[in-house]
This record gives sequence, C-alpha cells and structure tokens, in this order.
Amino acid sequence: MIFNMLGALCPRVGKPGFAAAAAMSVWAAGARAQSTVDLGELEIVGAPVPRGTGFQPAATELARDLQWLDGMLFVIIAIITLFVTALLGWVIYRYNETSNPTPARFTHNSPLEVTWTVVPIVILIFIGAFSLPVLFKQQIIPEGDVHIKVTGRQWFWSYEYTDEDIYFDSYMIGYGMGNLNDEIRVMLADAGYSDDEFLLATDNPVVVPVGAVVVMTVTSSDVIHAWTVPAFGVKQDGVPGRLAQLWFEAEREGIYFGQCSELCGKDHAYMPITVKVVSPEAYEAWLEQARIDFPA
Ligand SMILES: [Cu+2]
Repeated sequence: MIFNMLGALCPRVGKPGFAAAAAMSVWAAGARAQSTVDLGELEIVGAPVPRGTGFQPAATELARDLQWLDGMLFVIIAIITLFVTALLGWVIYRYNETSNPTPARFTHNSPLEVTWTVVPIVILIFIGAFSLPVLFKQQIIPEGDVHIKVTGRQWFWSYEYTDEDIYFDSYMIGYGMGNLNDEIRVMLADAGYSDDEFLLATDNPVVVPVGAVVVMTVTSSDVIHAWTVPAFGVKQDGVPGRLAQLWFEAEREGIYFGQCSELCGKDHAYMPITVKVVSPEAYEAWLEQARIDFPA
C-alpha cells in the first residue's frame, strides 16, 4: 500500500522504479559475476559471536582508539552513577520525614551551585580532550593506497576500485532464497564459509591488502544505507546524491564482516558486508583476475 501511495505521489519515478526493481530481481536471481580467485585460508576475525556483548577484535588503529575511549567513558559513567546513587540514598535516609521532621527553608547555596555547574563542565572538557582527537582521526581522510567507491542499493552493495577499473556487486550468499537450507549450505561451503556465516557472507567480498590505507567513498543509489565494519571501527552513511568518505588501515589478515547499519527497507537485514584482508601478493593476484572477472 505504501508503494502504491508512493507511486501515486511520484508517478514519474514510480513506474520506471518498479520496472527497474523487477528487472533487478530477475537479474539477481540469474547468473552473477563472481570472482574466480582463491584467496586461500583466511581466519574469520571480525564476526559476531554467540552471546557476545563486547567489541569485535580491533583490527585498525581507529577501532582500538574507539574501544579505548569506550572503556574510559565507562569508568566515568560508573563513577557518576555510583555518586548520584549514593547521594540519593543519603537524602532518602537522612532527610526523610521521620529523621528530619522540620525541613530547612533556604533555597540557594552559591558554592554548591557553582560546584555542580563547574564540575560537569570540567568532566565534559576532559572527555572532549580524548574524544575529539579520535573523531578527527576518523574524519580527516589521509592519502589512500587503495580507493574504493561503495554504493548502497536496495539490497546489496556495489564496489568500484576506482584506480583499477574494477566493478562488482556484492550480494549476501543465499539472498532471496529463504531461511538457511541445503542449497544455501552448499553455496556457503563452496565459498569457504560455514553455516554460522549465513547472513554475513557475501558472494563477492571486498578485498584489500593488509597494512594499506584504504579510502572508501560511500554513496547510495536509492535510500540511505550505512557501510559498517565493526572490527575496523568505521561506519558511514551512504546518502543518495552525496559522497562521503571513510578510511581504514587493516593491521591483520583475515575475514571481517559488517552489515548495513541504516534502516533502508524490507531487506535491510540481508545486505551484509564481507571484507577480506590479504597479503599484498595475494591482493595483486586478486586484482589481476578481478580486472578480467569484473571489468568496470
Ligand atoms: Cu541498507
């Protein structure tokens, strides 16, 4: 019904949009270009774990900084919470009607008011002194070794290696095939994944060399998506008609997963991100084959 309303509201874009969507899904179900390069055994490093509540292992300086900042903030929050709880407890115990039948009638206490204004300001400045440098480190994009343009689409990602004339789409393995079934299990196994990686593994992973500065330009072709890899400490909205950037330098070879992190429509949960961080030699070999498999 919403779709019908949208169609009625924007008749010019409505029909071609549906036609394109229909063509897209037919095409998606058919043969998709897939890389033929074997990147060898790679350890799965950046993935959620059952019952996990902490962070994924930090694989970049940015992620390490973020996790350290989170730990420091937790200490500050814990101290403030304990202090306020203790104050409350003391007030309830000491100044209830029985213990304190005649309440004081004063309304101001200048030293106290100055204190409860200045102390929070000092705390905020202290936090800012640590959080702003982390923020600037993320947002000031360094000179990149590898440049990738990523476009969010309903519901997959497209990657363009802009220095290399390489372009490919990246779909979740088993996209549009229902819950985990034998057919999907075979596809996952063929791609070197176990059943646990269902909903995270993609047919065409992003491949980057270890120790290289990767600059990603993030955009979208339809609605707002967000490209996120927790272990890299990066998250950037892809907004239609705009270009945003993020960067990371992965320090450890392995497989890293992420997911679209902006509610983007009915298949928002089914457009995961897979990044394989490989040795420079393996990356060169992949590039060579990718130029053939995925011509821009
Ligand atoms: Cu999305």
